[in-house]
Amino acid sequence: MDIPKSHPRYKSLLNREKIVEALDRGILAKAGLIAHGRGETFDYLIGERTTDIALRAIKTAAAILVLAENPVISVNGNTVALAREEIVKLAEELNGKIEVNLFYRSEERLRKIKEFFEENPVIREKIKSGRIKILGIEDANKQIPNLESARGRVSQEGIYSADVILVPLEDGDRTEALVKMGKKVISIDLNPLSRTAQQSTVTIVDELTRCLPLLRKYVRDYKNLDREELQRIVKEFDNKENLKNMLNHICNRLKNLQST
Ligand code: PTJ
Repeated sequence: MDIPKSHPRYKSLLNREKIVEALDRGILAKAGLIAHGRGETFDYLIGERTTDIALRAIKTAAAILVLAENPVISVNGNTVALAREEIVKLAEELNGKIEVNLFYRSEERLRKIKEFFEENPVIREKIKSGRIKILGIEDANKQIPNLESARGRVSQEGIYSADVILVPLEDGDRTEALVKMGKKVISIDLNPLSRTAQQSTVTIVDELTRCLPLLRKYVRDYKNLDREELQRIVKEFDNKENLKNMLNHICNRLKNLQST
């Protein structure tokens, strides 16, 4: 579909197109359509912008990622559909590790997601040169303890040995299991009430494609800060407070809209 750039909902329509295309190509789980719609609803309530509250979470996440010894970016069908290039750029600022981890896991979807990364010539070159690693496809031979879903199958080099995991939009049970393993989990989820949001070390309540460039910018900037300064940023952040602030933001926004 040819969406005119002048359309007031251009970005949102473009993302919808990407999601639908990914479904047609067998990259997206059918339930990924529902997940996307739920995300859009929360984004309406939030005001379709990165709030100052989310920005603080983004900065904290960036500090944690720079301090990490072995960070991994976990991706599912929706994330790849919406943000393939941006995920690769962020991984390059870190140690290059991306792991495909699916709830609706099938060999066919894994293969199609791998092909989707590789069909971009720039990304293919980065994979070939070893600057980017796409894990979790042939090497998912470890099991996250106490997690029965297909998400429990992970790579030793990736999620299993990682100290910090970035999980853009997912369903809740894995986050809890990863935190129990002593890992730090940074999630990106427009729903501040979701189990993932509630269980994470840091929850960025913002739209994925809007916040990833910001996260990358702060990762780059924070590489110039010393460890004490980064640790201070992390220490001053409280995720419970963060989520409470987001709910207050939504309540106040609705009250203001209702009274105008
Ligand atoms: O690809 P798979 O097989 O791993 O399956 C992936 C989905 C997304 C289908 C699966 O993890 C799932 O069912 O997730 P949920 O429980 O629907 O949770 C997805 C969360 O992401 C919801 O809380 C949405 O509000 C949120 N969300 C959706 N789109 C975005 C988003 N958050 C940020 N940015 C978005 N674009």
